[in-house]
Amino acid sequence: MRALARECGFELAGVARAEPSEDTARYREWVEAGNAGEMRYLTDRRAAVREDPRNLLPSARSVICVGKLYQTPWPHSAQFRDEERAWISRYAWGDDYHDVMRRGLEQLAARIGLTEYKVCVDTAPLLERSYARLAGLGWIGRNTCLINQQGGSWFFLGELLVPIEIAPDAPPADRCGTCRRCIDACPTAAIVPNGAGYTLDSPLCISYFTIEQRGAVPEEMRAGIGGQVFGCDICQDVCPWNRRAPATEDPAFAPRHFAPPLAEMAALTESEFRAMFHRTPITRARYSGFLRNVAIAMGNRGLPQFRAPLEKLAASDDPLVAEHARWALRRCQPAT
Ligand code: B12
Ligand code: SF4
Ligand code: SF4
Repeated sequence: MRALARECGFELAGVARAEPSEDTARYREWVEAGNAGEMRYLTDRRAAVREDPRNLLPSARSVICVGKLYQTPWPHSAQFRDEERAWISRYAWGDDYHDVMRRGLEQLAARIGLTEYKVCVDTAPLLERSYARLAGLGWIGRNTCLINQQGGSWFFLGELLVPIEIAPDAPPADRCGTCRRCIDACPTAAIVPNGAGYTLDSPLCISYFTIEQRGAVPEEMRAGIGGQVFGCDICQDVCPWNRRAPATEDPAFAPRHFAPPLAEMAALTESEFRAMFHRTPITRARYSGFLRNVAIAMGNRGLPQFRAPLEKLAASDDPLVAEHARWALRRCQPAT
């Protein structure tokens, strides 16, 4: 099965039992503590569906978990210094991973000869990292990402729920040790203590602000966002397990627009935005949210050449964009 998964483009594969994960209680506590913020898909009736994979496929006996590497040999945000350019999180540089993963999983199902199965990639109410850990793909790091000892954490996860019994794999040991680099590097202190371990307080995470949050970004959080306009890679960039992470050979994840200039992003019309980021994860932020993020990044850079594009955004009909642009203008040096 692992060999077949590799032929279908997945570097990691393993099996967990299709039964409730012991992490369900952890999930409930996380939601009750308000860590899901406004992500209603985590707190509504789908929260209970997450408790058992058989809620998604009643006949499921096993969860085949796969991981696909998206690391590319391009700079990391921690090394990137061009103040005029926007940082887009590396997971969003190429084709939308939902499509790529789904295609590979459908292919895997066909190769195994399955007629009854369910494909899950990100959007299904399933605790993907929990099952990936149980299937031996890696441990859950303090940054809350699934980390593989040889491959690091630049992996997308996906699952095939199947009605056949397959001997499950065993979860690997936690190898974070005494390290706390991700906790110290997070600009918004979003990795917070949780009992003896750590968890993510989403309403403090840059990835949440720039992708999931629909309205205004709280003013006190804007400075920490730096030049990031979609997602955040910092807690993975600093992780020692990613130092020797291999790069994918799949051209799907090569950057379409590596670190595009902020001023050009601020000038995009809605149709240009759609065309530029068609079938990439970036469309999730929507045009309005993306311009809001670009305005925050320009304000954080404070360069005088951003005044003119920000003045245009400040005159936008969209009150969200206009307010963030006015905030950014107050932080920009005067034009010379
Ligand atoms: C909501 C969500 C977010 C939210 C909240 C993130 C979070 N940490 O919960 C936001 C928008 C912030 C986000 C950001 C990102 N996300 Co996201 N996200 C999801 C989503 C849809 C649900 C996650 C969830 O249920 N969160 C609730 C918490 C409680 O669950 P959890 O963190 O997974 O923790 C569970 C287990 O890991 C376990 N657990 C946690 N800690 C520990 C510790 C120990 C010791 C043990 C035993 C177990 C354990 O128990 C928890 C409860 O079951 C998943 C897809 C999915 N369906 O699972 C993708 C997913 C987690 N995201 C992913 C990615 C790539 C990202 C980003 C890297 C994107 C980016 N560059 O901006 C960042 C990473 C930020 C971070 N440090 O987590 C990948 C992660 C791949 C990986 N290698 O881990 C996933 C799996 C999508 C996918 N299919 O590939 N994401
Ligand atoms: S993704 Fe960025 S903001 Fe979120 S926890 Fe990691 S370093 Fe902090
Ligand atoms: S940076 Fe250190 S503590 Fe954080 S996930 Fe990586 S190994 Fe674990």
